[in-house]
Amino acid sequence: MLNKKKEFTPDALRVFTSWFERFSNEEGFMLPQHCVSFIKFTTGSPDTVILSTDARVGEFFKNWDSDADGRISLEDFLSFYREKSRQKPDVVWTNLINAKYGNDLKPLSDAHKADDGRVIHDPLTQPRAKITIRQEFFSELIKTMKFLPP
Ligand SMILES: [Ca+2]
Repeated sequence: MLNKKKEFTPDALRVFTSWFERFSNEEGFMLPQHCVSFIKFTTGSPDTVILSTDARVGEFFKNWDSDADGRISLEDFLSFYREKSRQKPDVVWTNLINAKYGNDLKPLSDAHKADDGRVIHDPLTQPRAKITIRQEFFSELIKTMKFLPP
């Protein structure tokens, strides 16, 4: 998952970014209710009842919400997986297995993936992701809009 410089490989970055896209709101933040869905997904137990007051949710926000505003950003989320990949790779692999990913970091069932319209195949190519990640893209977009005919 990490290269020699302890940075994500492109496949790992793609997977974890797609998870964040899936478990975040339209403004690009993970809130406690998204964190609940994320825990169900990475523990492979979609039907378990988990409340947003669950200790795991609290711990996650306590440790990874870098500016403590109650919202996890993509950067926070990637920091979490970067540190876990360094310190507890077995836990990250268990997450991946529970979420039905193979050793190649690809979803095990492409048929299932095709059925699920919510899955974004490469979120980094989505305009929404680019705008969310990079402030300068957003500024460019606003500038461009000013020059469009009404
Ligand atoms: Ca935050």
